[in-house]
Amino acid sequence: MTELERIKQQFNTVGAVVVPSVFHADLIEQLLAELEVAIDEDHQLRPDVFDAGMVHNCMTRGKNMLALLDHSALNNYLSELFTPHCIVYAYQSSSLPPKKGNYGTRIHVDCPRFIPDYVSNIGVIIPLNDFTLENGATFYLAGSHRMSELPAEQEFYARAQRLVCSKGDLILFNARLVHAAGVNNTQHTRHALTINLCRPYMRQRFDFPRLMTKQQIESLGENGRKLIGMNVRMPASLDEFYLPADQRLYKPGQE
Ligand SMILES: O=C(O)CCC(=O)C(=O)O
Repeated sequence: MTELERIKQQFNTVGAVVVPSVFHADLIEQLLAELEVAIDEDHQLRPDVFDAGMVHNCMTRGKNMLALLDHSALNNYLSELFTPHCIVYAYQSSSLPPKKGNYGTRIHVDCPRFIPDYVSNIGVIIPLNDFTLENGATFYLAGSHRMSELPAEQEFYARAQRLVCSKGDLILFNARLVHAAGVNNTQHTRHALTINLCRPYMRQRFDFPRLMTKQQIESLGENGRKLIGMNVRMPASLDEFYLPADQRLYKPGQE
């Protein structure tokens, strides 16, 4: 069995897999620095929102967080485990401050629909610090992506495992996997980027092609543009509807 086959098998059976050492240490440092600036800015602007501390639309908050959408290994795993046509549903962060949990510290799934034997969304977590038992490594229930309902809290914590891993690793999970961020019992904030991807025919949480600047979009390569939804835009006029095939806003052949 190849390493990729093993990863696929674990993704399908367990519902989550950690791929070690996908991101270079320098990149992780830069992502962390950008995220910390974004958290401080948001804290000034919107200190009282229900998910305070979570940065939304990270691709608009730093050039490395933007360029991450073109990362080749990330894109390859998304193609292999999900679909080459997937798009970003949401790109945000998950930080656990010292002695605290966060909005993700509740037992939850990242996709409300249960469709047996069908993956509609995939979750990505990019740890920017090591995930340890002490700093709140994510709890997950192996195989729970096959469950239509959330388990009771007691059952979840009795059987849950932890996503203990290192910064630079890549966590991929079926978005129906039941999971919960832990509580950080250390003195240092634990940061991560989280990306939820959906099928190309589904709606994104934000209208990224409209929300992003022209400059941000033009800095992206083919993969990044596809991920933000540039290949699934709706025509807003008959002129756009009748554009030649190579200029169409909603590219054909995407399942
Ligand atoms: O930060 C974590 O450990 C988990 C994040 C989470 O629950 C989520 O992204 O849905």
